[in-house]
Amino acid sequence: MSGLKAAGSAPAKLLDRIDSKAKPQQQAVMYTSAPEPELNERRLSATTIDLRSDTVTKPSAEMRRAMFEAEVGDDVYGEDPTINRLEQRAAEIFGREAALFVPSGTMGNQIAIKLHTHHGQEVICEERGHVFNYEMAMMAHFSGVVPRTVRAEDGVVTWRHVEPKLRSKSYDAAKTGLVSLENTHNMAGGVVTPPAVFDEICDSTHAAGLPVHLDGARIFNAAVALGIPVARLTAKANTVMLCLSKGLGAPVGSLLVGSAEQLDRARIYRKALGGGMRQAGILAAAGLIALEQGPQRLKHDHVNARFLAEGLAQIPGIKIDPGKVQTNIVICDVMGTGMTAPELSRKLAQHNVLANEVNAQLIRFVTHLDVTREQCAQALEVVASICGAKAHRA
Ligand code: TLP
Repeated sequence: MSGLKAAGSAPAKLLDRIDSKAKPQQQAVMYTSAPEPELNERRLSATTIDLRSDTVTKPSAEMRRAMFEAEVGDDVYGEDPTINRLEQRAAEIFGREAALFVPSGTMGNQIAIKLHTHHGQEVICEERGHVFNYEMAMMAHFSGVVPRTVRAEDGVVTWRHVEPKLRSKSYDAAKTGLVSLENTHNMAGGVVTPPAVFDEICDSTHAAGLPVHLDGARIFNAAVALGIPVARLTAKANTVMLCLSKGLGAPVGSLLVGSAEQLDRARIYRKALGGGMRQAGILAAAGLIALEQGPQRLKHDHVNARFLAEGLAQIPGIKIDPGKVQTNIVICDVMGTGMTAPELSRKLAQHNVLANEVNAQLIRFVTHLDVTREQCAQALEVVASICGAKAHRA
């Protein structure tokens, strides 16, 4: 067992593309955060190559030292000097008035949705977006809103996708409250939205009297790929959520940035969600290092992801266009191997290579600071040998 569990249905169009042989396996699958014991043991092995996510990165020795020495106070009173410094630096880097440290990207996104919407409204987002698919239906639960999805095949949402979905006041349809975008787009394969496309959506959405929230869990990956500062890339969004705990390497934490008024209200919602973490300066200390130093090394993850994609493209039965891999996420179609993605994922785990399926057809590999080029090469050998053995038997 690989610790994988069924998690509801996959987006309809994704399922449509799965061939009929795979139909009995069609349930969308997503990993649990608590792998089963066998996998836990495997994870302890020094030889495991963990490509499940950049969330698995471990804090560096420098981060651990900073955590040990961090000056702390009660953050619910606003008295944790390390958190205050982290929030101030994030606000500066993003060119905003204020920032708020939150335990997770999920909480940051959900606070933003709550800030911008009223119960009974719709949130426009991409069909595979994190806010819709992987945040436990919290937009409905906490904010009382429903998603109105658009499908951007290549993961780049444009104003052409958004405009027809906007709904203004009417007596039979819910009104749009927010446009929520994701850059990079995780489940589209770490795809970067070009700044001009993003700016146009923001300008046009604002002209329609609506706000834009950006799920920038991997916004530094996008900025590095484009070679422009995050402040420029995100300037037109009303709020931005960014994660410290993914490719930037912090053990825990995300930030929400925006105006002073928004972030003042956000503190209330963070507390309501149980995110008032008191002396969490020990986490912010690692977060500061992630924020200042993390972005510089993301380019290595991008080069490794392209290397992985090029290798995967050579393996019979695997479909991927390496030219489309722009950042640290590689999603490929494995149906041609004669295995479903969960089957391949399980076989890989038996050989100490961890990668999660997105659904029956697609598997995701994510590069990060704890995987080297050599490990990517080894992972490719394992994939090739499993697929080769399967092809040989067929
Ligand atoms: N993404 C995780 C899983 O939840 C899918 C991953 O392994 O990629 N926005 C985006 C775009 C994300 O990819 C994630 C995490 C989040 C938000 C949520 O961040 P956390 O895990 O800190 O709540």
